[in-house]
Amino acid sequence: MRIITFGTFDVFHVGHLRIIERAHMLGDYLIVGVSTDAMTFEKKGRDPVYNQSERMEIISALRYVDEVFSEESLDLKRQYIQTFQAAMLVMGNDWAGKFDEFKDICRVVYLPRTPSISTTAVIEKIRKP
Ligand code: C2G
Repeated sequence: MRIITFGTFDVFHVGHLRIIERAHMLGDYLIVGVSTDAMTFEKKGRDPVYNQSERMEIISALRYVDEVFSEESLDLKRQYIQTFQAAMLVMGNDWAGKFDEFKDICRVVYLPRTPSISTTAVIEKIRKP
């Protein structure tokens, strides 16, 4: 089964790794949409630490990932699911309910987030002496 997931994956950490690993285990071909820098700025109100080509390079190197593309806009999700012929959309449960509208074209699964880690927490930890 073809699985699709999306994310910014900035300052790559174990929470990112675990959702990608769990998404991979649910099927046999994993496609990952990585947010563009412009989309990230729109979504988070700040530029990512790692630019989009660096973030895509990191995701592409993971053994769980079969294909990577750049996600240009939140509004194109239906189109991406169809273009990549994904049978399941996997997202962390911080997005719970947000993508239920796509249940007409694929299965939509929200997995629990890894507790106590986020890009923001990593940045804060490095900042603090
Ligand atoms: N994640 C997780 N555990 C964490 C942190 C993140 O499981 N501790 C998951 C998120 O739930 C998401 C994925 O990792 O499914 C990527 O997270 P982000 O890089 O924060 O991406 P986000 O801004 O949620 O982008 O189209 C949807 C967006 O592009 C998703």
